Amino acid sequence: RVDLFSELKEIVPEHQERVKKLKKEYGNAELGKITADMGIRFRGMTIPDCQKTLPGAFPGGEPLPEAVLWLLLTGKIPSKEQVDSLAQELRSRATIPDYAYKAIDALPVSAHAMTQFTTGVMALQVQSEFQKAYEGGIAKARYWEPTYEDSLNLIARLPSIAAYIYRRKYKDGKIIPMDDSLDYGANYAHMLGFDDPEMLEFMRLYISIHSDHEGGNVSSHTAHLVASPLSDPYLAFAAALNGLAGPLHGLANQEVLRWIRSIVAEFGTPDISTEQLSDYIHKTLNSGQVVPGYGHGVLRKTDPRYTCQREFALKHLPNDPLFQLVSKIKEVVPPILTKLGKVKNPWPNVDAHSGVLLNYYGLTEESYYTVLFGVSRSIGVGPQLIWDRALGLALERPKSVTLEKLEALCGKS
Ligand code: NMX
Ligand code: MLT
Repeated sequence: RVDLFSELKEIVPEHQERVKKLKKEYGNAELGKITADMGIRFRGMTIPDCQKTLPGAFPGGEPLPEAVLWLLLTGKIPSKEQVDSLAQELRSRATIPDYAYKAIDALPVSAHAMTQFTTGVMALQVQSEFQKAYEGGIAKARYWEPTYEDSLNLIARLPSIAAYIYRRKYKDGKIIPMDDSLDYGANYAHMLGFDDPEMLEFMRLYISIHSDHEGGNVSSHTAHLVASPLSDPYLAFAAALNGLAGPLHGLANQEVLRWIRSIVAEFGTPDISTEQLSDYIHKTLNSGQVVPGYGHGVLRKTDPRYTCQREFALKHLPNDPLFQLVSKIKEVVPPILTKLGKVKNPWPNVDAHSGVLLNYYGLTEESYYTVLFGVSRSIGVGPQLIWDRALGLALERPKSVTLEKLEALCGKS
């Protein structure tokens, strides 16, 4: 089957039955403690598995974001034909209403790129199919269908909105139209103004690997939470972006490049000794700041997304001075963080590497980096929301207790 919607329509009922059975038979079961230091899996596949198995733009190329979308939504590895058809479908859904550009234009150019991005997403919400269908009385069993429409439309439209913000904030403001011969990642790079084939390939990798990291990270979980009272995918995704814009989450990629540049500024060169670097890291920590790009909420080893970006850099830009500095940082930071005695994971995360690659290919404006992360995250969030509605997941409402109650529950008298 070449068409994503038909593929999904066939597998949704089977999963609905499984969840119903699970609830009925094990509704009261306690699941115990979940630990999650196993790394990153996309539907059971590691990043190297995805690189080996998912179709690329050419044989042996990086996985296409469309292939990741297909995998996350269906759990199946798509053929090249299916991926090409999805790329075409996304291009056909990518028309931007003029008022979305105008909503962004209402903000000063100096507004942070993430503020402009969330504003653009909120303007796109005007076209929500879910909202229309709900107002029209759609039955619960069919909620996932307009959620699918909204999610695919949102994913399709984000690169144009995001590229518009880049051109407006940092360049001449002129829109570069989509190229109908290009895939999703490459087209986004093209609309930003980059056409070097290596940059297009890096963007395919970048968009693929930032798409998700379980459902528990701040942005994906925010989308799930906000969509749980049936807020549509645009509302949920705009909220997710606001979480992504925090410096301990997606904004860390901006912070990393700033920090690396501050090291270069301090010593006047990226070619510094281990002692100089060690001193600088201590200076950062002693001023009460975190070392950006290091540590993680659940990972307890080097982020595999760091590793695959490093491999990309080793292949394409081994002599870049900033890449070499990033490599040196990876040697010097972990023992220092470990010595602090409180950091659960001293290893680099995804954000420790992306900036130097983007910078190398000419995308030097680090305050834009989180927008790239956001475009990618829609590919994880969209499928999550579609399945939330297909499985009829409940409104999320964690218990809230006072400190006194918590102490009592913990047995403190
Ligand atoms: N530099 C300095 N201190 C750190 C770091 C770091 N990179 N990572 C953790 N710590 C500190 C943390 O601030 C906390 O200190 P305190 O008890 O004084 O408040 C202590 O170590 C324990 O924190 P953890 O339990 O190891 O980490 P937690 O789960 O709370 O936070 C992060 C995870 C990712 C927020 C944290 O490691 C961090 O702030 N890293 C730097 C920012 C960053 O790179 N974020 C990007 C994450 C990936 N992403 O894209 O979302
Ligand atoms: C992410 O991709 O969202 C980051 O790894 C952060 C997380 O998983 O908490």
